[in-house]
Amino acid sequence: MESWAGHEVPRLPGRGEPLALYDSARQGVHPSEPADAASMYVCGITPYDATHLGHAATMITFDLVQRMWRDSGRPVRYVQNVTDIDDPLLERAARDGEDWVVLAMRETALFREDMEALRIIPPAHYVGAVESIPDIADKVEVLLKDGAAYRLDDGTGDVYFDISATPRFGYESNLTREQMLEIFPERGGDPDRAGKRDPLDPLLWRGAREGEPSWPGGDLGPGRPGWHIECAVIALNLLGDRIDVQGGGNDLLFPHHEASAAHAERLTGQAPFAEHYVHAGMIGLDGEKMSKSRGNLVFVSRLRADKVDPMAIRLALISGHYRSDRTWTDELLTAAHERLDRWRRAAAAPAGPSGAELLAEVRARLADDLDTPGALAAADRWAEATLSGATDDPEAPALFANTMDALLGVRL
Ligand code: 5CA
Ligand code: ZN
Repeated sequence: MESWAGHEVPRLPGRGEPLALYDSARQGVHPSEPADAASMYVCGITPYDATHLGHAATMITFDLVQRMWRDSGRPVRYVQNVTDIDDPLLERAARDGEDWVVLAMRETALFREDMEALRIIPPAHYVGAVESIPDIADKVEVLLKDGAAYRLDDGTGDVYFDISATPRFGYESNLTREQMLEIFPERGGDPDRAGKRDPLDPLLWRGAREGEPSWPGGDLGPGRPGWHIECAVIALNLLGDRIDVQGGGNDLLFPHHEASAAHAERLTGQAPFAEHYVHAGMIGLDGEKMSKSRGNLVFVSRLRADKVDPMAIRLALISGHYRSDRTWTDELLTAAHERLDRWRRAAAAPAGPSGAELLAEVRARLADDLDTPGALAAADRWAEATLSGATDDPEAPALFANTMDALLGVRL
């Protein structure tokens, strides 16, 4: 599937510090120091509605990871998926009397436009579930032959993963079984399905149903893939057996990333699948998580149509720490516009306080688990001193602008 267009990222003097990130599995901040190229897989959209600010915040978070790795001299291999076949997509298309393929194509195209406007560096591979179906079916067959999966004997052709096939199930989310059982049905799981060995076993392959799209699955029979195996297979195929970062919003902590890791680890015999499982907080509106099912959405495309500067959207979203669940407000956007205006005036000044010190401070803040509030505070202090007439360094305004562009993705 086509990705979106990238842009020039300015090169900064010297080298950035190694990045440390919070890993949900180890429940702590640990250095991410890939030996060679860094690899990252981020869970992308299910394209049944337009990109909202929650999606944008998550994509910006992983864009910052990529920027920090690049700044510390590491090439980055970045893959993102599009869940372009799944129940929510089919349900929305049916509700609106629309062809599900047309719906998915339209919303994916809009997402690409939004990503470009927000200056998100594109993934090298932007991959749909549909185009990956032959690979996914192959891997489900491997799991079946290996005894890690089983077919229900109710004639549906549905295949499930046996979570007892991986001794580590639960290590990624650190949830108790009771917690898992509570969350599982809220996030697409079917604990009460008759014939499953364990209520938490996730679906790998859904046999063809009347009125639903299906694809040939070889020995599996016609059907379509489950959700978690989609991400496991796309990541394994394009990034190898072990990746540096598995990313997404914290709504994917369980079961999605737990199950994806379990599938990948059983397929490769290697654990952990990801060095870091990184989860961005949920963006909410009026005290509730922004989600398609709740309908409390602010769309990036709506703001763009209202001529809101995408750089202000970016600044508003990173004014809070990526891991905290936070609320979107109009005041947040107003403050971001004011900050952008101050920074732009400061970047146009003839001189300012030391640019090298500013760069070092921003690098240090971001290297510490993407402390964007700290980085923004450092930039604010520099801009304020500049606007108050500091004249130490004539190179500083240009370096300030390049720093904000390269590390925060905010073009002044
Ligand atoms: N296609 C799957 C992932 S494989 C999916 O979760 N799609 S999604 O459209 O629901 O979300 C796309 C990405 O945005 C995921 O990483 C998800 O965790 C994240 N996300 C969804 N809602 C929010 C929100 N309110 N705030 C922050 N991130 C969110
Ligand atoms: Zn995913």
